[in-house]
Amino acid sequence: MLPIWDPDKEARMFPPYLEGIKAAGGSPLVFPETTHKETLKRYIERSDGIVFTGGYDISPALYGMKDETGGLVEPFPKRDEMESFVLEETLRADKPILGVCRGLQFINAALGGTLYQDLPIQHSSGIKHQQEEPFEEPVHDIMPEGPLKELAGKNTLKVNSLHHQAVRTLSPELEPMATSPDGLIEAAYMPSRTFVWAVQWHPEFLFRNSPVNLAILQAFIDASL
Ligand SMILES: [Mn+2]
Repeated sequence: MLPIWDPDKEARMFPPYLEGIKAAGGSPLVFPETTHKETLKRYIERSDGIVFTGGYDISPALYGMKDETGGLVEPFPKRDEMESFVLEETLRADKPILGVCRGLQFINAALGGTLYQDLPIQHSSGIKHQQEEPFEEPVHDIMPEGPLKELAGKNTLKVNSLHHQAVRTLSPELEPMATSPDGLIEAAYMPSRTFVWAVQWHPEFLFRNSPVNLAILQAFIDASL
């Protein structure tokens, strides 16, 4: 698992990620915060699959844009650099990937997509994408499609939502796997790889009460075994 790494803070991991991976049958290994390629390669080799966690904003430079929000974007290019290397190596090895929140945004931006930099400014709607606690409480619907719909066996799911950025244009290497009623892509996958799934919500807060969210974590672990 890639650590949650923000400027001026030690890298850390929120316990729900660890609990979710364990509940799905996995053994979490948290990477150190580093851009040192040999270190990252050793951790990738020892991991059966990689979780790209939530956290800080993606630098608009990663997808060839500037801040369009007058300073509401708070990037941390060092984390983008670390994750770019890990993504490239993991895709090369075709190891499974699960992206969560920032993880979806990052994978999309790194593979040629673009982002809404701040939803309230650039895509305002009546839907609450930045909820307050408790994060175990779903706040909006999504409509699953493709492999997520197969897994869920339902036309709508309720999810939590803790993001002010989102996919604007989807990478040509990804396919949408869920949309929200206001038209945002809330999940995507990479058809050319064994298992690359990314979701905009947080299954790690939902898996205890939501069989579908536990099944998403289990699908990632099963693909990693
Ligand atoms: Mn949302």
